[in-house]
Amino acid sequence: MTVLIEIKVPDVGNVAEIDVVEVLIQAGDVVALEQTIATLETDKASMDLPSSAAGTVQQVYIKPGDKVSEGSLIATVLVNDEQVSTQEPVQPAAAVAETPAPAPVSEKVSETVSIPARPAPEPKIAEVLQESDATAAKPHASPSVRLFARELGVDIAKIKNGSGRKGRILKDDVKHFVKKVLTEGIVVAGAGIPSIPAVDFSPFGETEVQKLSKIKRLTGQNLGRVWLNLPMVTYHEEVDITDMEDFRVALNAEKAKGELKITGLMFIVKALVAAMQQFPSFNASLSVDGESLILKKYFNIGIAVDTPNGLVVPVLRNVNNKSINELAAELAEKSEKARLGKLLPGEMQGGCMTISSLGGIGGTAFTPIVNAPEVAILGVTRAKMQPVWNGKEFLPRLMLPLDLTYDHRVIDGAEGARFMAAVKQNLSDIRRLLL
Ligand code: CAO
Repeated sequence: MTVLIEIKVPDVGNVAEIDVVEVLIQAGDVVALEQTIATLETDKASMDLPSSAAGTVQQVYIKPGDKVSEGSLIATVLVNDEQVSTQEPVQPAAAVAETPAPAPVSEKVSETVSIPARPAPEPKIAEVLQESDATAAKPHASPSVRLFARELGVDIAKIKNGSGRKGRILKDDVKHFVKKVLTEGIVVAGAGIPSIPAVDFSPFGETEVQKLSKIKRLTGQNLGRVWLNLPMVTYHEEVDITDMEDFRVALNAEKAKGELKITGLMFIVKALVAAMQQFPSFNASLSVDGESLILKKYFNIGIAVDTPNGLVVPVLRNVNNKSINELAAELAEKSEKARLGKLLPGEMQGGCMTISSLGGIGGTAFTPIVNAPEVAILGVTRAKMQPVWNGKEFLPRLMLPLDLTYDHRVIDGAEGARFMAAVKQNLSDIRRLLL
């Protein structure tokens, strides 16, 4: 014989309205005594409701978002007759007719008894009260979800934007976070690095949530990793490219209509590689243990390309063996492929140094982030005509701003300045590129 036991909301201390946050059982589930069956929340605390009966759930009467109060029916559980005596506190039977029609059951129900769900153990409630009162910025999650996170070694504070009501973190959010860490290797801020607290923007106006593209998310993770790992310095320089520009304009004028034009970037690529040949530590990577330098004997340059989906960096290979026309054609082809999202992974690998050129857009200076494991990156902004003093008079000269960011573990300040002096020399007198 079986007994139908009604599990009701226990006394939680004179609270008129209690929110149902999560329901963890459904009809047909077998529940154990003390197993959490739902999470409830008042304006002060969140609590897990342990089952006061062991048996098979016959029907569940609440769903997330409902409001309940002391005595509200949570679920009915079919319990073996002999077990009932061990499942206190048992209260007088409620009228079966008052309960909604139960789901069909195969076993014969001899009677229905009503039991308030056990209140969550005091320490758990106290713990949550403490958290909600003391630090409003702490993540919102029930004790069972916190326990689940702790068991998996997840710091719940790292989970942003829970999918529950009012951003509450649910068990699924913890699972999703673990999956993300395992599959994407996301950067979890290390010891001592506080995360940026979540802000509710709704009091300030309307907002819209837009998912980041995969490229943006991966770039962001990589940049975050570099920012945390590399001590970076950015050095700024200005180069007189008046003669180079005259030559470039003359070259382009010779080209037939529709023929690919040469931009200044190709000369910068060549000038950079010539300086890397002179300064091998710029064509290197630091070993993982940080104890040696891996010097490269090839000269591949990555070019940051702006695409509708985010930043990608195709690599121009063996730049030292290619002409400016060949490099221009290669970059045109690769940047077009990048914008169409058709670059193959291999076309973005093997770079020795990267150039990030914003010159077509504008700017006077910026601080690009090294594309590790490379040790330096060259930033380019817009060239402009400036009066330059030659000792006797001011002359109008086309000046190009360059920014070199380097990993200070590998490159000293003086070395960085000498390297830029070499790039400057190569660009202001491009005949040097023949040497
Ligand atoms: N000063 C003045 N004019 C410049 C210039 C500079 N430093 N650099 C380019 N220009 C001019 C070009 O000569 C060209 O002029 P015309 O239209 O008269 O021919 C125009 O600006 C557009 O050049 P471009 O950008 O198409 O070509 P590019 O070879 O200079 O650059 C590429 C190619 C792929 C680097 C560029 O298109 C691009 O995507 N840049 C953005 C890179 C980026 O987002 N970096 C940021 C990384 S950090 O977030």
